Amino acid sequence: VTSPYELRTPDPDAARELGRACGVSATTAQVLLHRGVGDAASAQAFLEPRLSGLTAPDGMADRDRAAERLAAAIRRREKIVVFGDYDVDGTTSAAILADILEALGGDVVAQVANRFEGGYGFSEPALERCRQAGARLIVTCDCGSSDHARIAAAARAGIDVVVVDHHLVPEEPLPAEAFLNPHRPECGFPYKGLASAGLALSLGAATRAALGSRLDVRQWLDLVALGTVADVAPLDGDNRKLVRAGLQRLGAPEVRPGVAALRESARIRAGTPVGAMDIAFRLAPRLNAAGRLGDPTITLRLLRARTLDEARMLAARIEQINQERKTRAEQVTREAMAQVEQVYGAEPGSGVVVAGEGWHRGVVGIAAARLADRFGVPVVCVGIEQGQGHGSVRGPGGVHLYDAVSQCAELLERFGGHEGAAGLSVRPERVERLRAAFADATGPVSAGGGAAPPLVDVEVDGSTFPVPSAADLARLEPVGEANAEPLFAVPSARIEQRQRVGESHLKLSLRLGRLSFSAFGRDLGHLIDHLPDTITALGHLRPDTYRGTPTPELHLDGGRLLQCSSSSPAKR
Ligand SMILES: [Mn+2]
Repeated sequence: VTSPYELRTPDPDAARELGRACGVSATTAQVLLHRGVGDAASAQAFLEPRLSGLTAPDGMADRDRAAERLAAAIRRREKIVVFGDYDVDGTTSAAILADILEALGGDVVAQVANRFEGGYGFSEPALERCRQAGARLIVTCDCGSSDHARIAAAARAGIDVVVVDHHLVPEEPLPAEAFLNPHRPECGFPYKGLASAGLALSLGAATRAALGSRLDVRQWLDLVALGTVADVAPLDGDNRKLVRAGLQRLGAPEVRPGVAALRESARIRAGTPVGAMDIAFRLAPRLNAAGRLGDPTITLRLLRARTLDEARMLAARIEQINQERKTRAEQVTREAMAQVEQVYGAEPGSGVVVAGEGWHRGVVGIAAARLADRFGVPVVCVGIEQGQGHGSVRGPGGVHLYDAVSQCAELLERFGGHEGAAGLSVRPERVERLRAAFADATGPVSAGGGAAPPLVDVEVDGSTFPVPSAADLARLEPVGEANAEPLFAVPSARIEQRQRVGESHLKLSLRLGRLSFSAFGRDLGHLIDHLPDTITALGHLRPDTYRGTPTPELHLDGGRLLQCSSSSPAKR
């Protein structure tokens, strides 16, 4: 019998010793060893990241210049418009700077980009809105790095622009008053992973210092965590320190009204731990929903709400929009899947392009990601509205999507993106030619079946490698980009109880020796009667806070993470 997974070579003696030195289980220590964190001192530093260890900001190009300009605007009572992009990093960075500048006495208006009026970034309509708000100074958050024309136009109109962004920098110099971006070649700040939310906090702190204020800017770390995790920024270095501190604030009993209302919507109890995966799967999709379907101003207002009543009202609106987002995403996904099978068959051999009239452009990215998951090939999903196609490109990994799309450039009106995701505009009559070009650019890829077996960090056996405690799991946080959530295998776990939960989910009570713990399978409810009594379960351990005290629960992420043990026949 071939193993359904590959196991990284364990070192039980070293794991036990490191675990004892750091006060964590051998299982957690084994995960650290796999990450190359081998000695007790570096393990402690990893497990307990501290804000005091943040990189000194001195080398950051234009940070002082930007802070001086903001401080001057506050002293002179100039109208400041803080303008953010419409995604979570954009709205949180705008909320952070708007809040801080206001707390420092500034005359501030906060605005965000709109997908349907000007699109992402600092567009022409966006500049016009800032002018109408009476801006003397504009601070662009999470956008601006490539908006030379609008920034020059603002300057001609006597409006200074400070840019706070982390997107790649074109070579042409930006006509901004100050330009904060760690990717500027002349930026001497050594850590390059900050998202705009982290940059916004840093600029807020510099402005506070320039004004000699004692304002404690740590109170905005919760928003830094939301923006950084939602933006899939690397969770290493300074981001690890910022996000860990931010997660603690997101989970605290006392939080800002917007976070309290958002937690209620996501059914996260006050005072229970919040992890990076909670942001990625429960909080960020809600914060993104309004921007996807309509007006992200609702999200900005939620983040800045002053009272719980106001925040709950906004969160309820977001909940409605999020439901609609789900419904539309499901509909587009269903139609797109049928189209793949019709055009390419059940196992496409290279990248696929699907397009549909009326597919909402706010959800084509979600559908593309699901299709890439399902078929194991890169996917372009195009929504056609008013004779124009807007598409999102997602893949299973292994194909550089921006490069692939670049090879189709002559068929496209616009495109952009990076290795892991891209977007494009295409005329509907060119979709057929795009199919051929995208297949050439991506293929052949072995669909689905070619995927490598999952690489398991630790086989949990209940003795040498016990189930790590919820406290251990919290010390690995934040997990995600650049700090992968460890994958565990539990061989020969006995199913003691099985039940469906919600519409389609599966909940198992598993026993391993004397230990019992629960497992949760999203959308795996259909397996309930098809599992033998003893299974090998694969998944990620996350704290389950349903009963108050957090206990580790195994999350069976998708079908391949739950394997029936073929050597253990079903017996009842
Ligand atoms: Mn960003």
